[in-house]
Amino acid sequence: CNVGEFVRVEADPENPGVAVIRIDRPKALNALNGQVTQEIAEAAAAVSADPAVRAVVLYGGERAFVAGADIKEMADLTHARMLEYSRSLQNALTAVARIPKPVVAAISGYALGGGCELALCADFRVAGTKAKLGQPEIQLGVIPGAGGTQRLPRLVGPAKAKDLVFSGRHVRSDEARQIGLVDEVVADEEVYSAAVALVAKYVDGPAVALAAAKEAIDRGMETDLDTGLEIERLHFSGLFSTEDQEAGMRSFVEQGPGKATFN
Ligand code: CO8
Repeated sequence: CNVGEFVRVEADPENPGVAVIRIDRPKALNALNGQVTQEIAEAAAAVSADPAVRAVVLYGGERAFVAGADIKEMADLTHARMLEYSRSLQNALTAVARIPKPVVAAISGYALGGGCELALCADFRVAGTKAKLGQPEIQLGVIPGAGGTQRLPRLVGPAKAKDLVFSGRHVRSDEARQIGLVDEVVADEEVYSAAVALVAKYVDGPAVALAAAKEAIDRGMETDLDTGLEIERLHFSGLFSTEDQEAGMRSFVEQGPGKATFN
């Protein structure tokens, strides 16, 4: 499935079930203009809806993951126009965060501003040794506007998020690993393959349970414990109407642990 000029959904040839959302606007280091944003939303909808896709990699190529929202496009927007513009970027990134399957960001090169915010919408982040992450918006006289003030502190805590957002500094991948902003650091040329390997292990898992686990964790992080436990209980009970639950528990009873296979 080919989404548009700057964003494609590709199958990974060696890993059936893994789809790649490939952002490809190299002349602007993959900066998110209106069209790229729209195409990311379409790509997120496509991989979400396709049952053959069991896990997703976000990848921008070797030089840059995404260098941010398109500053040249934004520079002259009015307040009224920005209200709409920022809504469409937030909506596109939320569509990525809600993909009901394991998603990893493969970060080679720059993941700045809206690029870092896009990476925050994945479940996991793998970065190359030379990758640079950060929220440099303060240096443009603004603040992160695509989730950075919300998703970043949820991941790394408020003090580290303020350090990054107040300073706008670029963070190297080893520091990003230390603060929990990335999960794995590998040689730059191995970023893509390491990211694929990280999610490929889930493609044979029970898809409905994986989606339920993701939603319960993500929604639960946004609410109080009681509500979160209720979200968990409803998802848990709901899984008792799935073939995977039946197959998983029958397999345990008949053959012991770890032998179940899922559709
Ligand atoms: N927007 C537009 N164009 C960009 C961007 C960007 N964010 N980043 C790079 N480019 C362009 C450059 O202008 C240049 O174009 P040209 O060749 O036509 O001059 C081309 O990409 C290559 O970039 P450089 O020559 O600058 O490459 P360097 O290797 O010298 O530097 C950097 C790479 C360090 C990444 C540098 O390009 C840079 O600092 N880029 C901007 C990073 C940044 O500030 N990002 C944050 C943007 S603001 C943001 O993301 C807000 C998000 C929330 C918005 C919510 C409402 C929409």
